[in-house]
Amino acid sequence: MAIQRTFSIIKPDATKRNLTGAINAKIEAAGLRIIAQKRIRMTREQAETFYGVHRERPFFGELVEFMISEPVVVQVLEGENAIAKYREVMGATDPDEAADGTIRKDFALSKGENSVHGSDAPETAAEEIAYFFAGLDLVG
Ligand code: RTP
Ligand code: MG
Repeated sequence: MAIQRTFSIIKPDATKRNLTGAINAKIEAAGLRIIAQKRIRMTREQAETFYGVHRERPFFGELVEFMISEPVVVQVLEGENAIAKYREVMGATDPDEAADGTIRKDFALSKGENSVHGSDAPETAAEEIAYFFAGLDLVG
């Protein structure tokens, strides 16, 4: 498996509780390198566009309000098999179903306020990275 890049968000429930460092420690312990990172306040438009695939879902409005409620930390992670590896480190969407030691098991509050986002495929990873970072921001 080649070196890949994936896009990560440390979500408002986690930034609010000052968990950025604790989450980054789990990311780095898994062998993923944080090659770009910034703390931003997402605009409503960015949140709606970012989660556009979920526009028709019943939780969409709540999800957008949540994502703009506090600052988030957006990141690009690089490493061997980074997309699947980060999904593993994150754990299942619902923390009650997440494996021991995962970010969501240890930190998530609920299925909605679940501390982190990670891309689900190479195409979405490339799109999501390009949406939040310029090429020159990525220092591999
Ligand atoms: P993400 O996209 O944030 O990495 O999470 P995921 O792939 O594990 O889950 P996905 O199905 O893509 O859902 C995106 C985000 O929407 C919120 N959600 N809330 N209340 C609910 O039933 C519900 N379901 C999903 C979560 O914040 C989830 O991460
Ligand atoms: Mg998803």
